[in-house]
Amino acid sequence: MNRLIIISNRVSAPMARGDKASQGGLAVALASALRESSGIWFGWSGNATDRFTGDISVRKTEGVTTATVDLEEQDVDEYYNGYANRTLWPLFHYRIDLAEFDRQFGSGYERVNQRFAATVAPLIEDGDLVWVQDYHLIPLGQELRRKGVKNRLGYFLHIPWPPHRLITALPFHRRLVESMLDYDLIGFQTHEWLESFHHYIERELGGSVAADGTITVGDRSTLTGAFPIGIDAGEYDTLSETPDAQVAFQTLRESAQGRKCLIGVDRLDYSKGLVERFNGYRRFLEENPDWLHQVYLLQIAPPSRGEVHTYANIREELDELSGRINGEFAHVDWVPIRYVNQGYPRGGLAGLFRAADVGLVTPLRDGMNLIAKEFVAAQDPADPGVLILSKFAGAAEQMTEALHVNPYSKDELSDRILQALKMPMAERRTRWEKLVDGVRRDDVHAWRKDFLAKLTGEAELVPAANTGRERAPLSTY
Ligand code: GDG
Repeated sequence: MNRLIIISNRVSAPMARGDKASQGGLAVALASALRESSGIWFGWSGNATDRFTGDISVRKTEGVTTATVDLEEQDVDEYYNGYANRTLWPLFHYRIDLAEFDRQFGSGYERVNQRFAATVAPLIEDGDLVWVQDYHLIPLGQELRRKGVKNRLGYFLHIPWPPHRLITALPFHRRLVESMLDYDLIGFQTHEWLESFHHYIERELGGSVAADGTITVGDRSTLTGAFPIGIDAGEYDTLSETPDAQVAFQTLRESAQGRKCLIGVDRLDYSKGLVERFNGYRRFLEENPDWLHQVYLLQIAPPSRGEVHTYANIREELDELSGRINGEFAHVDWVPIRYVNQGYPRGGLAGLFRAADVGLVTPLRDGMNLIAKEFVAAQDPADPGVLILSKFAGAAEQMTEALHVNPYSKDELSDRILQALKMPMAERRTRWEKLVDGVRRDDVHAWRKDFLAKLTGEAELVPAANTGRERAPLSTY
């Protein structure tokens, strides 16, 4: 087995056995691949220093070696808070209105990618497989080639790839995309993002796309494909048995006093559609007065990226909106929205998902969305809840039995909430059984194996139309 080198912005060191429940599925899956191959996970330590030294801190925890490097404060401002989170993140989530185009951000991004390459290159040995993760490190492959790295290089984008016209708004977009041609394999979450990438290659770079996903631009060829990420479904089953899960389940059921619970769990991020969700729920309350007192929305939204002003703005907007809706509808014995700005342990979340009747996963745009899959995995087979899923989440391409919704439409959100609350048990079970089969089959381990098999050339890439994966009809997008 080839040794695996994973490179991502942040590294998630494996936790001691007792703490496993607080670790995400992606970290667990990557850690197990690293353990099996005696690989290394390289990335930023999360610490900022005055001057970049390139000193690597190597640790071995639970059989996994992590190698981290500190970044300069200016790097963190320009590369991480700047280009990654104020330029690429909004633009790739179709929010050109929030994207900031600042020369300093662009040069900071290129500088950090060069620094990452220079620091990690000496750790890469002949035969190693290198797998680069996400939008922070798009040009890293090219920088590694410049350092003489000849290994197989794979890249996976966790967020959407925007339509051709949108990405051309990015200054130097050609430079960014051309840098990707140095990877041997480029993976996207869905066929939709893959198609957008192919359009760019054809229309902007005059390249061609073969049936197996190989793109050719001039004399350079790279394989591309859709690799929908999943959750660690097996681990999720055990999570539901933990004391954290059981306590959370009991607490929610007891405090509900027989009322139906709609649940949303999202990082506090404008792409997750929280303002639109609250407004859709308000429309539901206005249109269905007989449901007042019978239902409530539990929204868990741990703050993220607090250094970026658009995140502070969305937080303020939601504080105000939830207060207004509660002020308008609440009574002494009932509040329509329980809005919680803190994170919960993973087991606790699993218990809350199981106790809820409806999962509201309504991002305006999302690469995949793992909450949708976690909600399904956590349900009681005898009495499963209903998933309402944005048609703009990558997960909608696989999860065709969820109730799909346009998250921008208050009316549709209101209608879907009513439909979910009134759904007969037989329909709930039929939909859930199909959903959970997919979640279990296409889990995070299958995703990792599928990608690495293509990267090593052990598997043929099947033409997108013949993957056998169920796809929603194009008209729903
Ligand atoms: C990016 C893409 C893509 C959330 N709150 C708590 C908590 N979480 C965990 C969830 C889930 C994860 O965080 C969130 O994953 P998402 O997929 O919803 O979203 P992003 O963070 O935006 O991730 C996304 C993903 O990458 C993977 O490729 O699906 O589209 O944007 O696992 O459970 N975990 C804990 N407490 C919380 O309060 N412990």
